[in-house]
Amino acid sequence: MAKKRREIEEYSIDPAAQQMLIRAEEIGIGTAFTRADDMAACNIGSAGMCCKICGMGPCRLTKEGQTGICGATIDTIQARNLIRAISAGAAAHSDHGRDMAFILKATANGEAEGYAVRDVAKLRNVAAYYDIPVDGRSPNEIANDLADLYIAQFGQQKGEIVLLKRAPPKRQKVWQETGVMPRGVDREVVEALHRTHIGDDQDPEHILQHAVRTALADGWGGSLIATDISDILFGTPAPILGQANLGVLKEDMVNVVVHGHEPTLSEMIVAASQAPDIIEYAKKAGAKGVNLSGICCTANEILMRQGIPAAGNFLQQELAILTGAVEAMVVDVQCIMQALVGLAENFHTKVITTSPKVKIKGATHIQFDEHKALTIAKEILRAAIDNFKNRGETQIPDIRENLIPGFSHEYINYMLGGSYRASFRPLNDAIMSGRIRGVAAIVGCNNPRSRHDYLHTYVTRELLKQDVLVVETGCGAIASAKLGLLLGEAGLDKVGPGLRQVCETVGIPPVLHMGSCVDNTRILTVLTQMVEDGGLGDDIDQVPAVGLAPEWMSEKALSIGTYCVASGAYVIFGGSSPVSGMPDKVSDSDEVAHFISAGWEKLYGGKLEFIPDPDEMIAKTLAHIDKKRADLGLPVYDPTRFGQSGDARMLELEELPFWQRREALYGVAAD
Ligand code: NFS
Repeated sequence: MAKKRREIEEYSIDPAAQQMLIRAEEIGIGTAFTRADDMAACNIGSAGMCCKICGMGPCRLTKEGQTGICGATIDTIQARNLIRAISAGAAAHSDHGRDMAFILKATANGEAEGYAVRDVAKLRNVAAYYDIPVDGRSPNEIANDLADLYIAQFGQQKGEIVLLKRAPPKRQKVWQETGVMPRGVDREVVEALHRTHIGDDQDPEHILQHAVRTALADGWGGSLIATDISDILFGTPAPILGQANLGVLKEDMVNVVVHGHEPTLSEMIVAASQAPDIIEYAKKAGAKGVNLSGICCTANEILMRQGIPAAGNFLQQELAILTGAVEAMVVDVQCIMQALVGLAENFHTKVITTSPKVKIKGATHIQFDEHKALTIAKEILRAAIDNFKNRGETQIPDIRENLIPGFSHEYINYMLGGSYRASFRPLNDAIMSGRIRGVAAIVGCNNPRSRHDYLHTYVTRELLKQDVLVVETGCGAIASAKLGLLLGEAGLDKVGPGLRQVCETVGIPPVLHMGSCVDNTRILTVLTQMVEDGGLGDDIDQVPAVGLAPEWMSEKALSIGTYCVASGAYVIFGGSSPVSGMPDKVSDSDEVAHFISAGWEKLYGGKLEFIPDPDEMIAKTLAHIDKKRADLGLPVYDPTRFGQSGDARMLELEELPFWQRREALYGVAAD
């Protein structure tokens, strides 16, 4: 019997996505959306109740008190499944960081064609954290030392990962006392696999302690390395005008969509697409040039640094090919659906894999090599241009939205404090006065089991109305971009009055796009600086802030959620819980679900919860923010206190001498 299919509007709230889903239906092509309808999620596996780590099973534990053949309890099995997922996520992010470190090393030694240290200031700042001498040395000399230090963090066997010292001192103490300081990235991932082999670690809390250590090796290790080096090599992001959605594809140009995660190849493709010989080659093929766009986190990387448009987020990778206008989809690592190759056979699109780690059967493989990156990027573009003549009927949705991405930690610091006195003071002051109620980081994937982009944007909009400043990364940021929430003026009529005043004064959108998923580390370093700047406690767990991943699906998201919890944050995931029993509700007997919430809160001040209902997510976010405000002794949030019109208030403020404006605005005298 055919399974029930959802209506197109139930698949996605994005009109461009809807158009392509209608096209898919007309042509008779399946997508992740229809496949999700056709195959219900396994409710035993999705709740972590299936153990398949040895050949005696798989054991499915569905009855009270049941154990696996070896005697493993449901709690042990759920903890083992969770740590394995967290480790895979940590491995993916961190291996990305490792590749970046090797490229930095090759660049420093003049062995990486086309690469250079573009942000010397960031290189010097990062080097200074580790006492690498900077004075009187060339950028390449400093970069060489930093690359060696960072490469060593992966294979380090003892001691502590050096990047941990960038966390607040009190937080480092929490990690030392709870025994979760990661020693080396690879060691923690390998140990997670060892501990979960048949017959090893069988105490759920002990297993999950190591899950925390492994996730910390990602957030304050591999991912932070990836962000640091991407900035050093390609420039620290600053606001730039960009566009998002499938309407960025162009009828009269060769469309190349770069999809995946690492900026190394995509940055080179950006450079190659602007080379005169490539433009000439495209013109000879009858196109006006090469039009680049991105999907997933590769999109975020080149969007926030180069202003290259984003064609969409995770669930739009198939939809881009469905336009019939994509000559090549160039992929590297992570979040790439195998379905792309079969789908592309219905069109002329070439799917080109480039990573030595990722091949897809049926795709064209042109392997990336940092020693001749520009040459390879041009080879890829020529293959795409050669394919232009094979294009058939196209349908590009005429839907795109402007956005301003590029809010790196460094830029926010500069933006709030000015070039003479970079600081987070105004943000802290605005939170302390209650003009901004708190901060929410809304991050993570799309999931075809929930309505594409709906949860991200619903939660974002509702929190903005409540004067919560929102920062976003990953596919969540692209969802907000498509809806126009990442624009300064455009979004402000939809936000609370206090937040609006701050955004108008500083000149920022109410939702700050902070980058790709590895750049969630920017959120960690921002929180650390908010703590350092004073007034919001002395550790991250005291800041009125919450992290949310409403549409999560990847193991990387679980690693991110866990390192944020270990850093002191309350983290809420939407969708189904991988650790609670059936039906999808936490019951008293769900030991693991309780431990990662109440248990972790006791240990780290942060907690991880899975809450499918968006209104409950919002209510819990606000309750947490208000509780943290109360714990800090801050005034109770009062939405009526700051008037309704930011513009009128700004006019009043302009009447005041400038040294009185700050006190009038933030309720805190100038220091
Ligand atoms: Ni993040 Fe980026 Fe998107 Fe999810 Fe995948 S692209 S690393 S995992 S799906 S947000």
